[in-house]
Amino acid sequence: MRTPVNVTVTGAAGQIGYALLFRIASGAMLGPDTPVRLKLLEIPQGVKAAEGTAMELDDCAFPLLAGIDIDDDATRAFDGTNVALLVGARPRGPGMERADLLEANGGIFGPQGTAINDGAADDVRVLVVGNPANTNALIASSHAPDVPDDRFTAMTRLDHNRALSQVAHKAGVPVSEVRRLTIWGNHSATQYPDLFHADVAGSPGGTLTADTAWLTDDFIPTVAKRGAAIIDARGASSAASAANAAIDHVHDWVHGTPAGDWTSAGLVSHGEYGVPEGLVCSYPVTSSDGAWHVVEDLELDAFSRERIDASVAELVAERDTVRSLGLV
Ligand code: NAX
Repeated sequence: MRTPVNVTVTGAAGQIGYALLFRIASGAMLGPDTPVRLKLLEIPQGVKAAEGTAMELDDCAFPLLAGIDIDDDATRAFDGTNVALLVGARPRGPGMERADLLEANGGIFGPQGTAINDGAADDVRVLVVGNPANTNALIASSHAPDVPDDRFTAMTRLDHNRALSQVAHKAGVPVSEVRRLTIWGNHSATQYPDLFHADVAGSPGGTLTADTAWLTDDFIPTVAKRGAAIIDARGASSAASAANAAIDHVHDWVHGTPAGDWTSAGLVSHGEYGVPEGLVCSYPVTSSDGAWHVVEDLELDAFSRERIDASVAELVAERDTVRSLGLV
C-alpha cells in the first residue's frame, strides 16, 4: 500500500468538519488508491466532540483510513502535513466590527501559518475555508515565508458550484453542460459570478446575460447571498455543500481540471487582471501537474470590470486592516 497522505483538518468538530472527514476518509478527495492519515485540530473545548467523530470514522472501517490523530496543538497537528484544510475560524459575534473579526482570526491563522511553515511536508497544499477566507489565507501565507505562496488558497468553489447550479436551472440543462464560469474577487457578498465567458450546453453563456434583469437582480445576488438564504431556510450555515466544495477544490488541485473547462479558487495574486500583488483573490483557474494556473487574457467589459474592482477594493481594505494590526 502507498504511504498515507497526511491531511490536517482544523475545526474538525464543527459542522463542516463533520461533513468533510467521512468523505476524505472514503477516498473522495484524493482518490481510491490513496490512503490518508487524518490529523484533527480543535480548540480544547472541541477535542471531546472530535474524539466522538473519530469513533464514528473508526466505525466506518474505511479501507483507506490509515489512522487518526486528534490535537489541540497546531505545531503537532501540522507536523508532516501534506494537505491542510483550515476550516476552524472565529465567527462574527454580536457587536463585532470587521476589524475585530479580522484581528480574532489573525490570532488563529497567523500561528497556524507559522506551524505550517515550520513543520509541514515540502509538498504541502493549504485550503482556507474559515471566514473571512481570502484574508485568513493571506495571513497564514504571510506567516509561512518558506512555503511558496501558491500553496495557500482560499475556497470560492462553493460559490462556483452554486453559480453552476443556478445557470443550469435557468438554461434547463444538466449542470455538467455548464462550463467556464468564474467567481471573481472575495468570498463575500461582493463576489462577482461571471458567465460572460461560460459555455452553456455549447452556447455562449453571454446569451443568458442578454436578460439583464435576471443577470443583475437574480443570478448575481442569488449566488452572492446564497449562504444567508441557506441560514434562513436551514437555521444553520452551509455545511455539506461547503465540505463538498472543499473536496472538489483539493481533488482538482491534485488531479487536475478537465480539458476545456476551468473552475474558481482564491489564489495569491501576482498582478493578474490588475489585482494588486499579494491579495488572495478568486480567479478563473485550471489545474495541471498539481498546480493552479490563472486563466489569462479573458476580455472583461465595463460591467464585469466594475464588479471585479468593487470586490478587489474590499480585499484591499481587509488587507490594509490586517496590515495596520500587524498581522501581515
Ligand atoms: P462551526 O462553528 O460548526 O465549527 C467551527 C469549529 O472550529 C468548531 O468546532 C470550533 O471549536 C473550531 N475552532 C475554532 N477555532 C479553532 C482553532 N483556532 N483551531 C482549531 N479549531 C478551531 O463552523 P462551520 O459551520 O464548520 O464553519 C467553519 C468556517 O467555515 C466558518 O468560518 C464559516 O464561516 C466558514 N465557511 C466558509 C465557506 C466558504 O465558502 N469559504 C462556506 C461555508 C462556511 O460558512
